[in-house]
Amino acid sequence: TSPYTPYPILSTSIFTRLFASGASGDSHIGSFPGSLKAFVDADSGASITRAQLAHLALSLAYGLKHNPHTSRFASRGSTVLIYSPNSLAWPVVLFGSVAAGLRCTLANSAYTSHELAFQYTDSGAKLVFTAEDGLSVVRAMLHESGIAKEEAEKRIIVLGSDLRWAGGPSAPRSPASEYLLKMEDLLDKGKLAEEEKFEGSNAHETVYICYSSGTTGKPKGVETSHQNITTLLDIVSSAFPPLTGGSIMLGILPFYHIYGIAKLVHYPFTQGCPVVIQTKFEPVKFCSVIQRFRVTHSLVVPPVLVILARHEGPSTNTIYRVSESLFSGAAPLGQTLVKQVKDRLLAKRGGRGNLGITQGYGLTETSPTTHLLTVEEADRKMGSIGVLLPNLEARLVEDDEGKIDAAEGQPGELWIRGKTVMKGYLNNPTATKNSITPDGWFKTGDVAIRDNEGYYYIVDRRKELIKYKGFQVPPAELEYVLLSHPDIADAAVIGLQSEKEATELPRAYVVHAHPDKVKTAQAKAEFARSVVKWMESKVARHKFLRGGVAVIGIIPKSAAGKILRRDLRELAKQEAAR
Ligand code: 4UU
Repeated sequence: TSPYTPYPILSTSIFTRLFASGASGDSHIGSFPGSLKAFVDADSGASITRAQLAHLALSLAYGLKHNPHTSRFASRGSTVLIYSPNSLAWPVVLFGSVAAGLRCTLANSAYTSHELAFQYTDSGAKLVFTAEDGLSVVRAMLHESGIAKEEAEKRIIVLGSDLRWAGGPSAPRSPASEYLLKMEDLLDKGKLAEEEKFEGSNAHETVYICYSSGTTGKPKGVETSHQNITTLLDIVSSAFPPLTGGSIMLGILPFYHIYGIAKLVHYPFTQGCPVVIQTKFEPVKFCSVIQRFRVTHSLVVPPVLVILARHEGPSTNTIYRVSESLFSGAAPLGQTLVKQVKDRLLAKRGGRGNLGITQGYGLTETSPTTHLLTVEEADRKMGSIGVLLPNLEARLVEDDEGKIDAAEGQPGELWIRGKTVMKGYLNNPTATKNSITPDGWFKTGDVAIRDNEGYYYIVDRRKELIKYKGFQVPPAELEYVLLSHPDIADAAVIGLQSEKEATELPRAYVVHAHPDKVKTAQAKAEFARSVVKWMESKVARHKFLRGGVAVIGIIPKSAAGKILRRDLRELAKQEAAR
């Protein structure tokens, strides 16, 4: 059990939890003044306050429910898809949909039309919110999903670059279409009637559907409930520094990933902390945004820390003055890297002050954070993910069935139980049954140890999942794509660890359909290169085969036909040693 005092579990909706005016009066949204900034766009400087966000969300909810094109798909429990990089419109769209009682499925903004089509169909989404830049992909996706052109246009709502609705700069209208709606077209049309308001009388309703492959197979929809999130917001505050009194958070991690949704779109809002939105990571810009907006807390992934440790950009020393703490997550964080970043950043500050570099651990399926290392303990427990957050239980299990607990200090698979564990995988009772035991334990697929003070360390990953810079790369998905290549008879994908980039790189082993065509080393290398290139036309950037492709005679498999990934990892080691 967790050493922290548990919180009472709420039965309110996310909308009520975030936007209900607090005891302090009508001018408050939650416990903070409505005039306080909620989100700021780093590029344009445009911003929205807490009160504006509340108003915009309710206004959008009304628009969704009353516009003749959208109202068909805006009854309670319908699903909308959001396909956009971080932007000021993003939280408006999310909370507007939530206020309307809709479920939101959140897609990676780098997805190809094919990847998007899978999520659209699988989640049962009908309406699509897309950034202007994603419009052609969305149109292609709806076409691939078998939706006629005229109907498709009625399902798209564009988040334009015109930010006048947020007091920002105007921009020319996107490519005209007879039917195409913009988000602004749905705003300021009226007020929701009492019976249309979604108060979340059932906190167990699904609200977000992110995709995760879990321990095995292709991506699956993770059903996250209102209560999963409201619980998370409380328990995280036990180990996160208070964000009051002028704290500013940098919103660089993608909002569509559970890490971003929880820790950037929801959590800072509950603390009255503005989030500065930056869409794309560029080292110099990252530092200058931190400087310009006086950012105090930044959430990152390990590869960002690598850049901070090594990048020689002209303004890199600006960060050292203002960011008090850096929080890493979504992938293993090495102690050496933490030391390098600290030494460098503190040296630039002339050794003054302190810089906390710490990390959290979690999964899409646990909404997400289960462990968080406090800034106070960051140095003493470097490398640890911290202690278990309140209201949660954890086990370290030795066998697959969970009959044997690992001995004190010994590694075991981490199992988690508590109110932040997802409802299950959408329309997939088998996968749900395989990942959550009848008594509620969720199997993470990660191997951890726990020291005698209750601090956990992730030491291995037992599941097949690969992570590229914090993004999930499910091997099964890439294998499926590879098998559609006319010259590939069989394929398997594993992750190679790159210390230099602090990430894994997906590497494929393929069997040529006509082995006589790849007899020489040169022919093999040429074919391998062509496969790397071919994949780049098929999948989003984070799934590119950056670890390369090797042509082999046969994919090692168990008697049951399961790919023996351990053998391939061994093979990769031998290749590297050669
Ligand atoms: C070693 O990546 C996430 C969630 C990340 C997150 C959430 C809350 C980080 C900090 C935080 O406070 O979710 P998924 O579903 O994309 O990937 C989950 C997997 C885990 O099973 C584990 O293998 O990502 C890996 N992982 C980590 N591994 C996540 N965090 C860590 C970590 N160390 N700190």
